[in-house]
Parts: sequence; structure tokens; C-alpha cells
Amino acid sequence: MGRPEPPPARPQRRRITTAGAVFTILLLALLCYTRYSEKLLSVVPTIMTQDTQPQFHASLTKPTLLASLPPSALPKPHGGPKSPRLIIIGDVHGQLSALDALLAKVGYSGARGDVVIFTGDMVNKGPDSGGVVDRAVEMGAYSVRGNHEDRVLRAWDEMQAKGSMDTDSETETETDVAEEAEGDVETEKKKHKHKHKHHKGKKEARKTAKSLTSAQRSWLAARPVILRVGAVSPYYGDVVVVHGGLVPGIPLEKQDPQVVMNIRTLITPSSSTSFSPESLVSDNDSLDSSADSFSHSHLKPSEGREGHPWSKVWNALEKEKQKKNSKKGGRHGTPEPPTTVVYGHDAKTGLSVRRYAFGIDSNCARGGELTALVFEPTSASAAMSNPSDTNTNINTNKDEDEDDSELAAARHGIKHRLVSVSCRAQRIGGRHV
Ligand SMILES: [Mn+2]
Repeated sequence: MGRPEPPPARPQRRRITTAGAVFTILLLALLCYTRYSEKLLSVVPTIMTQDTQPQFHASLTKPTLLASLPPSALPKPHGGPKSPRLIIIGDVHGQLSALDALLAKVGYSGARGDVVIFTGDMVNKGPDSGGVVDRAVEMGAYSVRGNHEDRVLRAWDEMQAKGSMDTDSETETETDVAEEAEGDVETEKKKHKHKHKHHKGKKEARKTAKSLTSAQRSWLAARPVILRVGAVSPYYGDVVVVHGGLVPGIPLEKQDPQVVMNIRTLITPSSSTSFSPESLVSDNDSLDSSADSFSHSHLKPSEGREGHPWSKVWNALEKEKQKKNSKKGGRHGTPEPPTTVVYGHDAKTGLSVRRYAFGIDSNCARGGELTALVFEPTSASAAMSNPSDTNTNINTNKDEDEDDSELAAARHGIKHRLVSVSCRAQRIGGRHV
């Protein structure tokens, strides 16, 4: 009786099974690793690009809140006339010919290394939103998201979600923040007008969204809500570009994107009484307590235009901060630099030049002007020269202590200049001035 011998093929089969198992485990491990590293990789660029021009990871409806200009893009103090400038341009609203006229008047030169930043609202209202975006891309320009870009991108997102890009369905489900929101005491007539405006706005946004190429939409979607320009000079401090404005006392990282894109005024604790931000500066006794109460939680963005311009409050608080800094002297180390905000969005007010806030929407959309705020290096000897104002036809509401500002700025090697072109002349098709 012989025990049957094990089939000869078996060990081989076992070997094959073992090899198969090992292979499967390796394959699974590799798959897990790949998936994990993909996740890792998707996180890394987000962090890395946070401090540079954001890439296309930003979504249509959830914009990147904050991005920074690379330090190399800042103008060099005392660099002289051949040195690159920083050119910040107000709300273009599709007026490509006005933009080109302004670039010509400013003497924009890509070869020199000029850097262009838009304050948002490059699109809608005017005839060529896509052309304006193309020009920005050509120049390697920077921009922030304005309420109109936001509206257009949201409209596109909504159309995609519905899958009905051809139908101009007039349903109103969106709760986007309109430029003029409802107040408590709004009459029915006003409500109706507001609704009509909102409706018109959505229709326009859909039209613009459809007119843009996917590359143009992607570029717009990747723009941050707040662009940190950086330390331009000790005179200007840290320059920040936004479309609407900022709420004082809230760090940039904690600002509400919808507020930043839409704000015009703030309701302050004493809005109902005769509040004056300047009183903070002049009234020494109540100075500290009142300044503190302003910088914390008492300032609320208004939905309409009631209260005080946010820029006026911002300016008063920055002045106050600098005054405190100079009182401390050198004892407490390096004083905190001021923050100067450059913004658009307020065409109704027009150009508004304050020490620490520049409003440069001069209403190009309605036949006003298109304005650029140019930061340019002075020559080594420029502190001696007398910088001249190139635009005499612009009505600016300057602060009372602005007279020496240009000389004071020039001492630190960078000065600013406002340059405007008429948007009415562009529309008629006349020659660029
Ligand atoms: Mn706007």
C-alpha cells in the first residue's frame, strides 16, 4: 500500500499562489500610496501657491481669500525712471479701449517690468469683458475678485449645475449679495426696484459668463479676494488691494469675502449721533478708549450706504495707530507699519484719496473716467524735485494734511501719481488723449 504521492504540480501551484498574493499586496500598497500621495500633492501646491499668484484650484463660488504679490514685483525705492512701476487700475467694466488708452497714457512697459494690478470689476456693463481679461493675461497682471466677477462666476456655476446653458430661465433661487440690499424701512416701491435691478444683474451676469472662454473664466476664478502687495515703502507701509473694502480691526485672514467685495460703509457705535473719525485724532482724552472700541466688534458693514465710508474709519484708525507708534519712539522695537488699502467699487463717490486708503473707481462704466494709481520709484535726487500733479481735472477729496504727502513719500524713494482717461471719449471712438 503506497501512500499516494502528492501531485507534482502542487508546490508549483502554491508558489504561484504565494507570488500572486505578494503581487496583489504590493499592488494594493502601491495604489494606497499613490492615492495618499495624490492627496498630499494636492495639499502641497495649495500651501505653496498661497503666497504667490493662485493657481486654478480656486472654485467659481469659493474664491481664494488671500494671496500675496511676489516681493520681486514691488518697485525698488530710488530706482529712477527706468525702474519698474506698480500700476493699480480701477473698475474697467469691459471698457477695453479706455483700458488701452490708460495703459498708453501711463506708459505701461512690459519690457521695463511694470506690474499691473486690477481692483476687480473688470467685467460686465461694458462691451468687451473678454477683451479686458485677455489684456490682463497678456500683461501677466494681477487682480482681485470684484462683486461683478463673483456674480458672473456664480451665474456660470448655476448654469452648469442646471445643465441648461441654452435656456435663459428666469428663476431666482440665488441669494447672492446685491449691491443695494434691502433695509428695514424699505418701501414696496423700492423693493420692487431692487428686485428688478437684481433680476437685470443676473441676466447680465449670465450673458457675460457665456461670452467668456473657459480660460478667461478660469483666470477670473483664480483671483483672490484680497491681494497683499507688500511693503511698498515706510510711507505707505503694507499695501493691500481689495474691490470693496476691509472692516478695520479684523485680520486679513479673517475678513468675510462677501463683505470685502461689497462693502462701502460701516455702521459705527455712534453712527446715529455725530460721529467723526477725525475726533479720534484731535480729542486726546478719550483717544485710547474710543480707538479701542472702534477696532473691536463694534464696526458692522452696512448693507446699503448708511453709516460712514469704511475708508474714512480705516484712515482715522491707521493715523491713530501711527501717532501711538511715534509716541512710543524706539523703545518698543520696530513699530507696526501702517496698512494702505487700494480699492474700487465706489463709483458714486468717485476718486477718494486719503492718507491710508485710495478709492480709484472713477465711474468708467457710466462715461466717467478710468483711473490708475501708479507707484513709481523716485530718482536718487528726487527728494529735491517737486513732483507735479498730472491730472488737474480730477476732483479728489483730499485730506487736510495731504499737501506735503508727495514730498514725504518721495523721501522714502517711492511716490504715487494718479492718471486718468475719459471713458466717454473712448466710447465715441475718438483719439486717445
Ligand atoms: Mn463693484
